[in-house]
Amino acid sequence: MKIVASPDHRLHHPAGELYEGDLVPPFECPERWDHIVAALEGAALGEVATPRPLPDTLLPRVHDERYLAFLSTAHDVWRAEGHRGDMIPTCFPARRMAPREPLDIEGRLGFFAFASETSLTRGTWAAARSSVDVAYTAQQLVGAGDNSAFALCRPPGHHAGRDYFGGYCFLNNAAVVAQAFLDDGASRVAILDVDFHHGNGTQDIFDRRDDVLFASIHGDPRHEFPHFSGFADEVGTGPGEGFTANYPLAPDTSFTAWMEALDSATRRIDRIGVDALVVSLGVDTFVGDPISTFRLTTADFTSYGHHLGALGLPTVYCMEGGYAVDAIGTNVVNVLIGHQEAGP
Ligand code: OKP
Ligand code: ZN
Repeated sequence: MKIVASPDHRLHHPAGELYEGDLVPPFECPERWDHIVAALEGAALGEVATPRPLPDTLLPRVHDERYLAFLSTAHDVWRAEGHRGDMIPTCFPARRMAPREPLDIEGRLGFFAFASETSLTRGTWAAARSSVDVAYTAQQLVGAGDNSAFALCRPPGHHAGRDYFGGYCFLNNAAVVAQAFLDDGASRVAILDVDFHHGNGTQDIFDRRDDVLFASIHGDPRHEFPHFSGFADEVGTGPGEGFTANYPLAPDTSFTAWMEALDSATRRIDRIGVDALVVSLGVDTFVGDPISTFRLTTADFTSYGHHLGALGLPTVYCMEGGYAVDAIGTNVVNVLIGHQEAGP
C-alpha cells in the first residue's frame, strides 16, 4: 500500500479550541500526525511518498469559488486589520437571517463557518492545501495501478462542505479524491465514512449527485456533533436520492453492532457497483477516544480492515479524526494491514 504525507500539516496548529466553556489545547493537533508516521514506519506497509500539487481546476469542482477566495485570504485580511491571533468564528447566520456574504472580515468568517471550535490561523490555508495535495496524490497512485493508498491528511476534511468549514476541517480531501476518480474516467465512486462523526461536509457536496455514493456510520446526531446532520432519513436529494446512506448509532455502540452497520453499508456499495472506494478513515470510534463514545478496540480495527480489503476495490484511505493520540498510530496501521491482508 502506498502512503502519502506532507510535513506542511504543521502550519496549522491553532492556539486553542473552544470546548465545554474553556479554550483548551486542540484535540486535532500536529502530534497526531507524528504518531501515525511512527506507527507506519514500524509496520513496513510501504514507503512514504511526498505529494504533488493538485491541478487548479479540481478544488473548484467540490468547493465554491467564493469560499476558496475567502479561505485563501482570510488571515491576510485579519492581519492587515491589525489582529495577530487566530480567527475564531462567533456569529452565524441562523434561521430567517439573510444568507449574504458580509464585507467585514468577522462577518465573513461566521458566514463561511458552521462551528466555532475550529480556528482559522495564519498557516491554515497552506496546511489545508497540502492535505488536499496528499489526498490527490494518493488517488493518482491508485489511478496509475496501485490497489490502494493511504493519504495521511491533516487537517481532516469530511466536515468541510461546498462553502463552509468547521469540525477541524477546511477542504474536503475525500471529496477531491472522489471527484478526481470521476474526472479520470470512473463512472461511479463510493465514499465510506467510518469516522465517529457524521461526514456532513461530504454529504453536502454530493447530496444531489448519483455518481458518488456517500455512506456514513457515526454517532447519532441527537447526541453528537455535528448535531444537525447525519439522520437516517437523509438519503440524497433529487437525482441524488438513494445515493446517500446514513447509519446513526447509539452512544456506547459495541464493535458487533458497528460491524452490522458496516456490513449494510458495504452491501449497498456492492449492489450499486462502483469503480473505486474512498474511505474517510477516522479512528475516533476507538474505546479510548476522549471526545467519542463507541467501543472499538485496537484489534477491531484489523477486523474491519479485512472486511474493506475483501471488497477488492481500488481504494484510497483519507485520514480524518482520532484523538486518543497514543493509540492513533496502531489503530490506523491495523486498518491498513487488515486491508492489505484481505485485498487483491
Ligand atoms: C472532527 B472529526 C464533543 C465536541 C465535538 C467537534 C468535533 C469535531 C470532530 N462534545 N467537537 O470528525 O473527527
Ligand atoms: Zn470524528
